[in-house]
Amino acid sequence: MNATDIKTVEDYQKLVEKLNQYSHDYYVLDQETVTDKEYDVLYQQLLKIEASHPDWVRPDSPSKRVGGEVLSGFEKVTHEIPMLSLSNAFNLEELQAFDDRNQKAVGHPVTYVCELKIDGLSISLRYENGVFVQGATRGNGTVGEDITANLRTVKSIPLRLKTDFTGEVRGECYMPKSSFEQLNDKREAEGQAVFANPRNAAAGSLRQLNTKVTASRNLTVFLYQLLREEPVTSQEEALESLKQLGFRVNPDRTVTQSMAAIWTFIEHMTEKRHHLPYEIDGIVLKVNDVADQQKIGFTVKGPKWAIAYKFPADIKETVVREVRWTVGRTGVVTPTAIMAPVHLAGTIVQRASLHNVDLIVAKDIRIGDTVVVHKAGDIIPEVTHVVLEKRPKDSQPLEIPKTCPACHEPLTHLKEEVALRCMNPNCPAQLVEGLSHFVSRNAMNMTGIGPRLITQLYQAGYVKSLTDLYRLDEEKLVSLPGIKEKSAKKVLDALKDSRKRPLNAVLFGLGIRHVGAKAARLIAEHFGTMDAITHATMEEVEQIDGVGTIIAESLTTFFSLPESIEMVKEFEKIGLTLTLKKEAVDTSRSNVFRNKTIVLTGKLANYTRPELKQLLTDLGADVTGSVSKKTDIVIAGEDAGSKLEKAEQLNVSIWDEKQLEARLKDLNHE
Ligand code: 3B9
Repeated sequence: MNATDIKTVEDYQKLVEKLNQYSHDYYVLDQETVTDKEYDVLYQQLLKIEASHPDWVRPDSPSKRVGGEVLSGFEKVTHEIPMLSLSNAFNLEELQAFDDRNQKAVGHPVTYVCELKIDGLSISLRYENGVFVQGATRGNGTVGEDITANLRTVKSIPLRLKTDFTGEVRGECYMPKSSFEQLNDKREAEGQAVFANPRNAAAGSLRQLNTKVTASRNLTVFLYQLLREEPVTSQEEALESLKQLGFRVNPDRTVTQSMAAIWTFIEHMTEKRHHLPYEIDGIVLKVNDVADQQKIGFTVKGPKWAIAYKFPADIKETVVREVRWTVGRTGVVTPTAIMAPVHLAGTIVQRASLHNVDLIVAKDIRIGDTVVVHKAGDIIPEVTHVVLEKRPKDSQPLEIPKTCPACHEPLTHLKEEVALRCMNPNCPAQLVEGLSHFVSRNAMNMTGIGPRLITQLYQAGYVKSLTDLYRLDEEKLVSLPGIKEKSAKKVLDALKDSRKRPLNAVLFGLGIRHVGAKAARLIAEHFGTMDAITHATMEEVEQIDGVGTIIAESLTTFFSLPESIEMVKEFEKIGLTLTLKKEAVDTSRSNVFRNKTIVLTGKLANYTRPELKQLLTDLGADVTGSVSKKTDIVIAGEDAGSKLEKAEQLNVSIWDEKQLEARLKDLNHE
């Protein structure tokens, strides 16, 4: 169907339904029934039609999912039926006790449905005549928050059902593990704080006043509770009905009377959970039959007919085979335990950082020791403690190295630091680490150049400094084992492209102690040029919001060295970006103004019009003269006239100067 083929409102409606079907196939059923490209062609048509026929636009149009509404807060929502919580069990005995109580209450064997406990946020969705009308958080179970606008952007939540269902459904909203990792990678690159886990990321995404942010976050849902006029007779039936209605329901479950079968399911999921694309923190057992549920009843807290089995933290014993000392970019020498490989929380673990000397001494970890390992935050392997009963009789405390493992210069153990440090500025390990940092993604982003190639280049004598990288040519590269013409070209391209990297990336790439991605961004934005940064005084640097004394001292010390200045001069000759380009700021920082169409009207107390226009443009906004449907925000000062009226008519967000200033202030505190 061509855009020109769409003449009637019926054609438009068919297009909406077609797009919604594709979207449902993909986001609910996990089936791809159209290519991205085909979908996009149809979607672009839809947007065009909607622009020319605003009166046709349906509330369930996919264009309603992109966000854009900027909320000023969240309204409270009272849950007519409370959202209850689950009591916990941590072992088979507790589950057996749960079953015994249930059997006693009903007088016969009980059938259970076991479901996954998704590690997300409980949500509730209300539908009227098949239309999604309200979405809320759990809150305290009785009163939650209205997050309808945010949930509308979640693609697996149907905006309209195939039937005229009126009622409420509940479940979990979560962020898939892969989306969480991507999001954190991006945030790290932009110098923003990373989320600790997918659950926090999902929570942060749902409670966004700017719904465009929610829309960009790839959240999804699983539903497990159905509340409607005509009651269901079992949990199994509820799950089946939810699916029939078009909701996303988790496929992993088991229905049984047997505690043995339940335990087998739990053991199965304990392994499988590490391979699922989302995080689960337990298994929920629910009495299947609603009549049985009623006999068993509730406590003040929650149903007595349901319980959550919580997974134990994964821990394993293994043997320390060796402790390796490695030198980092800043000369810090770190011990790593090399252990007999063990399966732990989904991966094979055979090394764990021991962080520093003090820690080894405190834990008295020795070669041959049996140790208990776990994953901190379910991700980073850590040695918890030594199993002393299993210590070999002839074991010796670890020897702390006196010289650098890479350059053999004596090491220093500074009084105020726990770290052991190699102070040799020409230590090869430090140089290689520093070079690897410079080429890394958040710095100069040279794809195709990694630690291995850097080590080769260093050993061949081609690269000893950051600027040497730019003196590489094809001849030198292909002389290295394993490097062919094609990969050499790639490396040279990456070097060339790196000249476009913004000032903050260059500054970060220098690897100055304490100057991380975020500090680099703040400093670059404050001073604007590398020249200004090299001349900055401690006091000037410290003034920047978010930059403290330690960073300021480290930065100015670095640029007090003649070789640092020399390097910057060479960077300039090479053609690196040493002034802040507009795009550089914009790509490194998203904000509520970015990509927004804004109209200014009325008299502003604290800004001149051109001044504010420039400020907002710099933040990525499009400041236009007249209010239309495309306008996202109208900023209204005193005596605002017709533009304000128009904005009110079109339901455009209107901010007064106070609101504007609050948002600008928020940016500085991000
Ligand atoms: C009022 C899965 C989770 C879960 C229930 C879950 C969390 C909670 C629950 C939901 N994952 N299932 N199930 N998979 N994270 C079982 C607690 N049920 C209720 O909240 C609930 C609420 C009910 C019955 C159940 O009936 C009442 C009606 C009026 C007043 C009091 C109770």
